Amino acid sequence: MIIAANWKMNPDLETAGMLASRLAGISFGNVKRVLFAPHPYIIPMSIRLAQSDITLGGQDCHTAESGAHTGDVSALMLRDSGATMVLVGHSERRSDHGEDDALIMAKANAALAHNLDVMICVGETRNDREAGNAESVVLAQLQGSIPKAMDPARLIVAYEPVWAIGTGLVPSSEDIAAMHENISSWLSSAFPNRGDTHIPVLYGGSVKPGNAAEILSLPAVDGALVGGASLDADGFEAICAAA
Ligand code: G2H
Repeated sequence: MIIAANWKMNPDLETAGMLASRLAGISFGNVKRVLFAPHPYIIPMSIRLAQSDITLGGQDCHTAESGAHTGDVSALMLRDSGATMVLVGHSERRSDHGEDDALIMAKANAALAHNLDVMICVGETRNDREAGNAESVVLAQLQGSIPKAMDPARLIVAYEPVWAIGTGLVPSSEDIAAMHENISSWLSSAFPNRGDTHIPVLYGGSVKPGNAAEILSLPAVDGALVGGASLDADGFEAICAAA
């Protein structure tokens, strides 16, 4: 199981330090924990988490290694700062910054070039689901954003229905399980030579202590990407304990 915290643009530095210290002070056996911290906090969090088993990641990266890209952060910079993973394709990047699948694939390739593992987010909008297009939209996002030649051992997929993000709404267990089965099956076809490598598929969107156990028990759900609830140390620990 993988439980990933996505702090988004949220905690101040003092709160971030407190949360990271809580995370580092406890272990959850077979639960792999990941923290996607805001870019300015990668270095201080890498210091806080140095003695822990927590993987540190950035929330985005640029496609270029360096250059005239004011305000952007390269995969190399993330790696140099202590991150070993990056989140790409989150729906807030897709909507706030107009990111499309081709750009997300380019970001993934940039990350891989600097030995970062990559978590790629996909998910349908409410309109997509109501129109019966959720599966086709998600499979098209997978097709368009995952580099075909990548090492599957470096890949994690996060299924996050856009309409469930930060809303308190969650798909039915049947719908989550069905989508995860579809994603897993697509990944099996896309990486036929992956051998024993299992590509984890996480669920994200309003995961809370109260629904984590049920979601994490579903077939083909390998963990959770947690936003709002990761900003509360007790809540995040409860989700890890449920895994
Ligand atoms: C989805 C999720 C974390 P939340 O964005 O990526 O956020 O748990 O707040 O819905």
